[in-house]
Amino acid sequence: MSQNKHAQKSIDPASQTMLARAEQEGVETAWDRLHKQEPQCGFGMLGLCCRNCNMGPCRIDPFGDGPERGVCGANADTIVARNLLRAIAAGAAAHSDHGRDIVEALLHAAEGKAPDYEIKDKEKLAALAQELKVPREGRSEKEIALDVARKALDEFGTSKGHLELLERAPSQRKERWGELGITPRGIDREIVEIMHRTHIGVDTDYVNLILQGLRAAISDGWGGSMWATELSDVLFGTPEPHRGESNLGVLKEDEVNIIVHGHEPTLSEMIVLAAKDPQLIELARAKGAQGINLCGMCCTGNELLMRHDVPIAGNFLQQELAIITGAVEAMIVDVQCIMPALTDVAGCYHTKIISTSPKAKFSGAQHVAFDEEKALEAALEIVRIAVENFTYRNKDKVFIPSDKMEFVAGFSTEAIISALGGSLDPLLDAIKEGNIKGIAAIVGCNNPKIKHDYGHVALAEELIARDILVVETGCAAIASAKAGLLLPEAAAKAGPGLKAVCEALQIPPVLHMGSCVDISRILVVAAAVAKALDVDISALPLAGAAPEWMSEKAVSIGTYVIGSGIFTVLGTVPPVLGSSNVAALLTKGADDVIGATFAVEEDPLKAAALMEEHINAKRSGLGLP
Ligand code: BF8
Repeated sequence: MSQNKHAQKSIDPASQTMLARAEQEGVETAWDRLHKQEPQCGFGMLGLCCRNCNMGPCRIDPFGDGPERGVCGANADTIVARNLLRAIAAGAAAHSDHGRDIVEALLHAAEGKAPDYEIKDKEKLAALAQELKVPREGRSEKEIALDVARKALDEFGTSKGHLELLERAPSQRKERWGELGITPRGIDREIVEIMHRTHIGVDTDYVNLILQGLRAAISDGWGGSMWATELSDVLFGTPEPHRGESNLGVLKEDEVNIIVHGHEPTLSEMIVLAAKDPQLIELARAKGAQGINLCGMCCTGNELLMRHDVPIAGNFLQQELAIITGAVEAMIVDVQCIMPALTDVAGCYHTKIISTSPKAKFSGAQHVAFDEEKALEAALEIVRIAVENFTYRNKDKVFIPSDKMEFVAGFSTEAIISALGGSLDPLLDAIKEGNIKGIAAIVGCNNPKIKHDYGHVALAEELIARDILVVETGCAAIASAKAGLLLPEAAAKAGPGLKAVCEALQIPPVLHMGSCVDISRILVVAAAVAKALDVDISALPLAGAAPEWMSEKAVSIGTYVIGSGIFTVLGTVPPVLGSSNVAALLTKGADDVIGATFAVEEDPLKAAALMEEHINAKRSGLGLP
């Protein structure tokens, strides 16, 4: 089977194999649909199309030959800024609504309404209680958990005027937010205010608009996402390093294959329990399978591999390819990053797509409501549906690529500190001495506009070769897992300084820190390092990158990362080039305002050079060699 032309689409051998298989089977994938969309709309790409009222849709001519204003009079600056803000609002809403669901799971567990959930990390609950000033003396764990959950829930619509976890940021950063008037007041409030301010006839000043975008995004990073991470750790355990396997080769020809795909560990944790149910394993055997093989995909996969021995089948662009193996009995989905095309692809095979969230139904999918009150019961029913579907697998259609790769994941902030011997000092010393020049975070999605996984893997390899420690989350981390960069042995690819540090600590040069909401873990580490040095985060030798980003969540992430003072390189161009003022503010002017900027660089090798240049400049600023 010729894979050469598919090597243009992905660097991942399993994906190349499955793309060839898709072609042979006549199954359409995201790459085919992108091709059919080309050339994509120029107004849309530049951010110059406004559909915010029904006098429109309006578009601004980027060449100055046509209209310079919409019907209401909005110009390119206003339209581009408003569109950007609405993307931030959607992204912050997605992360934060996920966060709210985790908070409610803890609340209901503490109230006794969600009996299948328990508090796994009691130490983390105690630490959070102390941070939130929840009394602990003489109180039961459930009483403490109830207060912690109520305080967390209050953050979404708090009237106290600022978010609680912002206290984790260094004082210099908090002061800057205060001076700019962008300290988030409540998670939901900032998102609502974006929707208000981008309505016809409200805010037109692009600078004022972008400041609100920063405020909403900060409420995601230091609010909704951070709560999702903290309370997922409380409920399901704080991750610790362990080995696992990645890529489509984790699917098994002789077992019932179930893939959990989406984002919320409240569902996937119950599926983990259900897949171990002896009666269901017995049923699988009765159907002719050797057992039940549970695998993850995208961020739910990341949540699982951080805490369990559950392999990950792939990242965003592999969701269709997994079904094309013909070996997946069920793909169980909840919310976010689930392609509507899945039901079409599944229609070519025996695979059942099982939706579970009232927020996300898919035409053609089977819906099994996942109810916290009867979580395990629902999970057992879902796994049963998958097991029974094994009967309908067509063995002639099964085609599983052999590619799989081991990884070490589970680097929560706590695990990193533990790997360093109990404090961040060894990391600080390595940075001060120059063995590690700095830290780079690579995060975000896949996007068929970029060769699948190339943006992530080439950037990570280039950075570690330059003695820059890489931390990752999301689909970026899955790309590195598949490429073998999450193994301690990958230190051989690092520069001499980083290699020595990795070998001494027995850690990989690329650390998997979790799902996309777990970028909050990176903020916590950055804040702790800044506090230890008594500087703002913007003074640290840190850089961020989203080489293959596509989602609105990624827009919110990028915005809160620069809002936290960390320079960020994007690998795909955001739709802002229709306004030279907005583009200049984000890539230049923001440095004076917030202490960090965006850059756009599609070539990962050039992106690495930009990031190293930035890190070296920050080292000089701190007086480091
Ligand atoms: O939330 S990295 S494609 S799975 S948006 Fe989605 Fe992007 Fe993957 Fe995770 Ni994050």
